[in-house]
Amino acid sequence: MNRNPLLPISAEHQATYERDGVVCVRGMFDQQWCDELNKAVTDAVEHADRYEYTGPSNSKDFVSIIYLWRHSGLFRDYILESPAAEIVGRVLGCQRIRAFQDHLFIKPIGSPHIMPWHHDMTTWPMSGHQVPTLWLALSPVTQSNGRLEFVAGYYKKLVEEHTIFRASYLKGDFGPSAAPVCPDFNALRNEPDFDHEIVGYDLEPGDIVLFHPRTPHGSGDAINAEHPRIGLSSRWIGDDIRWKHREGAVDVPGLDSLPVGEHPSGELFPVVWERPASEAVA
Ligand SMILES: O=C(O)CCC(=O)C(=O)O
Repeated sequence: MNRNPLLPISAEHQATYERDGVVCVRGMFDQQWCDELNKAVTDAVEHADRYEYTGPSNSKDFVSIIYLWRHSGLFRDYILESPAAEIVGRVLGCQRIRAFQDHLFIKPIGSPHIMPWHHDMTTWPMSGHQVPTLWLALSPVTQSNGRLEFVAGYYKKLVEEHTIFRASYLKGDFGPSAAPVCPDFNALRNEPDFDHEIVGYDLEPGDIVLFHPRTPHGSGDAINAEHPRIGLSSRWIGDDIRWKHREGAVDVPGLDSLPVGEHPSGELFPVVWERPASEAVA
């Protein structure tokens, strides 16, 4: 199983992430990663009681398990020894990348589950911009099995205006109570003056989408699916992230608190990738 990306991260990958707050990166993982991770997914679903933490939308129509990497085995190997951290570090231009959270999402064939529009910054008790999500496809992903969609470039407006949306439509109530609810981009996309493109990608196992924590995203149902839709999200911490108390943010299991303003570190946030000394970032 490959340790480094199979192909170089290009200037175009970097520019697309910067412009759109989301980039699709293909062909970086070898077949063995996909095969072994799929076996691990089957095992995780059969022994879901082994994992202590589920996401707020976990249900029979949508498997949602988090922090699998804290158990020894393939999910841990994926976080600590796959190309994922390097892809993040190189697309974002970081010096160092730390692991944070992983999150398995499965939509079975026929699932009516819709992931409402939201952005992830709502839930992180952190400030900064470099806490992206890398969503790895482990099955073919198309519109008919509920691929993710993203509002391209919208994150810039939210960064400028310091906006954190509320997410009270998921089970649980996330984000500051006084904050605006994330707009319904399905309605907005048909408005003539809505000037953002909504993008989605058909993916093969091993392809990824990497997105900014303020990029609004959501996914459709899998009612007419031919394959289950299996995605493994991982959340990573780059150089500019600092701890911050935020009303409605999630707890990080095992961590009481960190001093406000501190960069997360320690065994819950291990360094997984560092830029080689020979490569200075300007
Ligand atoms: O896979 C999905 O449908 C939801 C993924 C998501 O919202 C995330 O990874 O932040």
